Amino acid sequence: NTKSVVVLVPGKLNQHALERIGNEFELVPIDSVSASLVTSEIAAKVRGIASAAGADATLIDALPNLEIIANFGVGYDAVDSKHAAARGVMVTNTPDVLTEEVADTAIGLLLNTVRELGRSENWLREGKWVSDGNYPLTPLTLRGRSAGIFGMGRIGIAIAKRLEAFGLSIAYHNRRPVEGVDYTHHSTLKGLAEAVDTLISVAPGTPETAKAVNAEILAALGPNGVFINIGRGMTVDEDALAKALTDGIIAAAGLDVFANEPHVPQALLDAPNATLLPHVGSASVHTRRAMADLCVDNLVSWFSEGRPLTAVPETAHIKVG
Ligand code: 8YV
Repeated sequence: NTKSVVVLVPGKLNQHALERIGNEFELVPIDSVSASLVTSEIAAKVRGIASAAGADATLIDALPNLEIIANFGVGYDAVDSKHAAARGVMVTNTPDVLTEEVADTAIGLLLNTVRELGRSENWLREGKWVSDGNYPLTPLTLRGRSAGIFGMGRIGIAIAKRLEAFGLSIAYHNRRPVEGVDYTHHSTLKGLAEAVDTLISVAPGTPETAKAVNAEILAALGPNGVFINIGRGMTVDEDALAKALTDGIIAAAGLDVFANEPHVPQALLDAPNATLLPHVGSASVHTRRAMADLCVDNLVSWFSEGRPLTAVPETAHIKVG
């Protein structure tokens, strides 16, 4: 029986996840990821965290009996997993269940970026089809493009499969070639950017990937270049990207993620060749429900079976107790 286990939920969380946590455990919500919101009475009781907003070292240290942090999302950059590992705290994420949805969104974002679907719909809605005639032909197309994937993991592979069906050639950059992946591997991001005209970042947010897509990479992508980001905003130097869009260093960008969400730099909002989405990669009722279930199932499995379902690599070795 897990009913007496206290699970802390800092910040907003998917409704289905909240309902299930409320049914399976004792749910303690706090407004945000802030150790200052944790009273000493709560601090002593908490054994689990479920969070879509992360968990920093201060919060982890405020909870002496914490055993597990169940991250809502596959990307867990907002959880201090190194600190959790050092404290013997398990961290789980929600891989696989969102892979196809995020890949679908990436394709939609790419198509929208090159074929200006949102802008052409505005043209119709504003009555310009009647007053001005046909929407101008788009200077960009997907035809003849060669795609480069930065971060060939589960989602990268699902995007590559779709792009193959669209007739594009595929290459990728990871630190090391991925076993079982036959696409051309480039050992540097610059080498990949030089070889392709369409760069799609699916890279996780880590110290190694921080601002990896910088002025040099965008220059290598070139004037016909399209940059798509469905991974994490922190992997991009947003100032350099805005400049590259404005100066014609690259042709266009489609972004679902930003360095300081929900704030989007004015220079990107001002760039007419940027297609901007409010981090909706996995955001369907269907997929968010599956993520909620996996997030909560990790807690249930930990507290009833003594093992998680989807531990992150940094904490995969940690045992219960
Ligand atoms: C979520 C995501 O929006 O899974 C991820 O890594 O970026 C998204 O699916 C987010 O993590 C939930 O807050």
